[in-house]
Amino acid sequence: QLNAVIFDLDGVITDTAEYHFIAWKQLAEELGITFDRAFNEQLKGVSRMESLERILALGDQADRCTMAEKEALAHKKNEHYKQLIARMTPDDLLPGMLDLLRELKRQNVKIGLASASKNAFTVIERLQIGAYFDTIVDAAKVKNSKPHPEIFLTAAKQLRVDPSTCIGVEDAQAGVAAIKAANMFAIGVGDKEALKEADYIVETTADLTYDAIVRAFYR
Ligand code: B16
Ligand code: MG
Repeated sequence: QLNAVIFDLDGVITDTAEYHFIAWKQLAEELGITFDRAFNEQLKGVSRMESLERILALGDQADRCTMAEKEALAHKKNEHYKQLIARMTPDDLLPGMLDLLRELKRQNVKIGLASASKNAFTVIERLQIGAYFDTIVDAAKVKNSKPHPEIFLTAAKQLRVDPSTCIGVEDAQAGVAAIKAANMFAIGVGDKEALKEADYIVETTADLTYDAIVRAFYR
């Protein structure tokens, strides 16, 4: 029985990856590190600090900074990112997502959010979809990052549903791994090869209809 669908935020509900890219790129340039879109792909679903570590490593500057300096750099990136997401509107929802949220509500399926972003609440508010969510678990509430299942398990617990009755939706490989480790049905959005661990894969969110995911779950 399907009791809940738990969504990742960036790459599933909206494309905040572009704003993360702009904010990281500016910071990287200030540090003299060349940073492109291809590298940004590797940061999807990765926490803020871990992303910074990877960018510093890219520029061979991993050992140059003290912990306090790293905190300051991460803070600076986040201030820029916050300015960018302040301009988001409901138009930034990915194709099909509003219809899916509506239909899940109509069918009494619970809805959760499991995002590695500490800005998840703000983004949900800007998209004006807060009312659809029965629970929101963000990075501030969990100790372990994806692929650890903690964030998805916490969402299921707060929804009072058994993980085996949940669908998790993710665009990142580490996210799909987290869903599987939580013993949930995993839906991947994006590349078939990268997300091959998922139980069901769609190319884009436009294919994420209520009928399609229910059919896949009960198959
Ligand atoms: P913040 P998700 C992730 O969101 C992003 O994909 C990743 O690029 C970002 O670094 C991470 O959140 C942390 O975000 O700096 O706002 O705390 O895909 O888990 O929804
Ligand atoms: Mg994501």
